[in-house]
Amino acid sequence: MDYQTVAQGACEKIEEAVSRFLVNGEPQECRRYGNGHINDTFLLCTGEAGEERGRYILQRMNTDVFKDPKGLMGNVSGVTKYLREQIIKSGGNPDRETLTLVKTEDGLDYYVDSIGSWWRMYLFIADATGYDAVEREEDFYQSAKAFGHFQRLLDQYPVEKLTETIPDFHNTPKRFEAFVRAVREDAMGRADKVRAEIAFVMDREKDMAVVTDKLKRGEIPCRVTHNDTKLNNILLDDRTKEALCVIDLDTIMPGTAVFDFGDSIRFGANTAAEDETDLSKVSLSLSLYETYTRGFLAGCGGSLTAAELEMLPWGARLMTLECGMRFLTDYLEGDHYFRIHRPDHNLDRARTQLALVEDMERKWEEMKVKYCL
Ligand code: ADP
Ligand code: GN1
Ligand code: MG
Repeated sequence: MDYQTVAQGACEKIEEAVSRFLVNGEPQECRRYGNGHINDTFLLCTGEAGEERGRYILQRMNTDVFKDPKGLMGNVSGVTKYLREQIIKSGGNPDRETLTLVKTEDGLDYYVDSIGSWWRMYLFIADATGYDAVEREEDFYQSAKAFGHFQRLLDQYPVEKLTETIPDFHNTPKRFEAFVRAVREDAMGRADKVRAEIAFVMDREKDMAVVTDKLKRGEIPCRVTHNDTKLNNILLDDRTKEALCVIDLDTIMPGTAVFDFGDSIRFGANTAAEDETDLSKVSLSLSLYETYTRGFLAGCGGSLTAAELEMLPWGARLMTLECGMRFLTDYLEGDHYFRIHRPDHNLDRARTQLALVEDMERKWEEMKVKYCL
């Protein structure tokens, strides 16, 4: 079998891992796949050429980020089973419309290899695409509808069954505290290079708790949310062009729909890529913002409260600020959290997010009044 491009140390036990999952046919080829920042993702193909080939997604889970991988897999298994039942009830195709875990020979949903790395496998969802940028406005609408619908589907899911896979994941004030600590410690001696970016974040301290305070006071409801709703975490059907499957379920936790909305805007309504180095290309597309809002509200089917609707623009602004702060924190701490592909990659990412916040502030009245209230 050809383990192309997987010789990197971190994945040295990939062959051992592959052999433990119950796949159809002989493994033939395994290569890196997708553009996620967290897990190591591979596409595994089985079966001889000419035979019906099997395709699977194999992931080495990032246990630096997810400290309780067993709890996490309990979430993924519980949520996918639940979604599967709902999809079957509504006459859909559960193998394409939600993730399907492949069992190991021990009947488990994960395999821990001989050096302690955690692996899992999903059926590969074929003839579908996860986009890294909006190519057609209609695609963005479809993704919005699906993310909205997703959280409605999970409306009745028993919250007590969920492990908090990353405590305080979208606790923006806590993210700010971590950022301030990283600046103070300046472990890599990089702070001097980014004084302007640091000042930009510090100047916005008063904004950090706008949404979390409402959540704490019960003014907006705590729901089962996805928490990582960027465009490449949803697959669109290549044939029908409709959103097919919400993926990357690692961060399903109690949270707020306001942030699920906001994180999609942060990524998809930016006119530039998340790691664009020419900041003049970064801006909020009000047209994409409006399109997403329409889709999300349609998908939520009237389930959002007036207080949540009112907070949607803040969701976009704070998810962008929080993400910028997280990239900058990681840059200051030596790039240990997000996977980088070049030096200063996290700094480039942080800069686009902060530039986007600035543009949102410029367009604030339009974001607030025109589309959401
Ligand atoms: P990360 O947490 O690192 O972002 P993801 O779970 O989002 O990892 O997976 C990375 C990429 O792999 C996705 O953006 C998507 O392109 C692809 N992918 C993941 N699961 C599947 C699947 N079951 N079928 C097809 N593609 C998938
Ligand atoms: C990470 O896993 P991925 O690439 O879909 C991160 C998100 C960030 C995003 C920025 C578990 O998402 O929180 O918003 O990068 N996921 C985790 O692109 O931290
Ligand atoms: Mg992802």
